[in-house]
Amino acid sequence: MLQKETIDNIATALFSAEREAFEVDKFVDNYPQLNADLAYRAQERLIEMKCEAEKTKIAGRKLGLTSVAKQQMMGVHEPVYGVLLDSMRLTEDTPISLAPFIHPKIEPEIAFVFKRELKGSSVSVPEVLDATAYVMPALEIIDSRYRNFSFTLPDVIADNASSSRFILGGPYFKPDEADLRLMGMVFKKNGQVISTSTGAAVMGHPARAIAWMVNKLAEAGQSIQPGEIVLSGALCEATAVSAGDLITVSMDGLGSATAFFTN
Ligand code: OOG
Ligand code: MG
Repeated sequence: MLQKETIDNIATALFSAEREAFEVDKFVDNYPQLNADLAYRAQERLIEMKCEAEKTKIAGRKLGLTSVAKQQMMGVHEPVYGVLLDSMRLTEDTPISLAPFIHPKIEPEIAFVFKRELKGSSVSVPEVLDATAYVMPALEIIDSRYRNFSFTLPDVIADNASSSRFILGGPYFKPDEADLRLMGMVFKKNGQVISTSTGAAVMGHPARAIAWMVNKLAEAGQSIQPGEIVLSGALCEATAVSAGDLITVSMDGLGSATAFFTN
């Protein structure tokens, strides 16, 4: 099959699965030619379709599978990245209805907001921090469009790295006001601790995950834009959510983020 047709078919199937909240089977079995490069093109197509349908625009980027905990949980041993849209952003003070989701999970992340463009093929951790305006705790709702969250690397790339919604917590700190590497994190559901971790769980330092992505983006002539938000990837396993769940993440010296779910 022609490459363009493959890309369109995959993007259209994922777009409909999200809109109508149903699961699809992973694509690699039917499209053996699907590799990471083609999958990023399908992701771009999917984002174009979503921007048009939701009348929204790009808010930033997200990384996924940047911690050993997440890689082992999902059986995919390389990081991936996707796009965040304005339509995916939720706030802490509004209960989140579970109605639009397929099988949502939530996970704690460190978010970065950029004050200038970050571009290049050999960007380092200090350069990432230098271009960062603020860092803050965040929660990401992931909702893979694949049956039982079962996917390979190209599948999850095409599916915009399972992204669904995100919530920024606070307060906002400058990147040199917290130790993003040694910073401890406590993740709770309904008052019970379900995981603990540290910033270093994300590739040794969350800014390293962002450097990795920027260096990859450069291959496609892309970059992080001023004002964009980047989620650096979950620090521990994601947890499933049900109506009535109150989820919080607290980060040492960095504040917290909260989400409450309803039917
Ligand atoms: C893939 C997305 C992973 C993260 O932070 O590791 C991700 C998945 O687990 O479905 O967003
Ligand atoms: Mg994530």
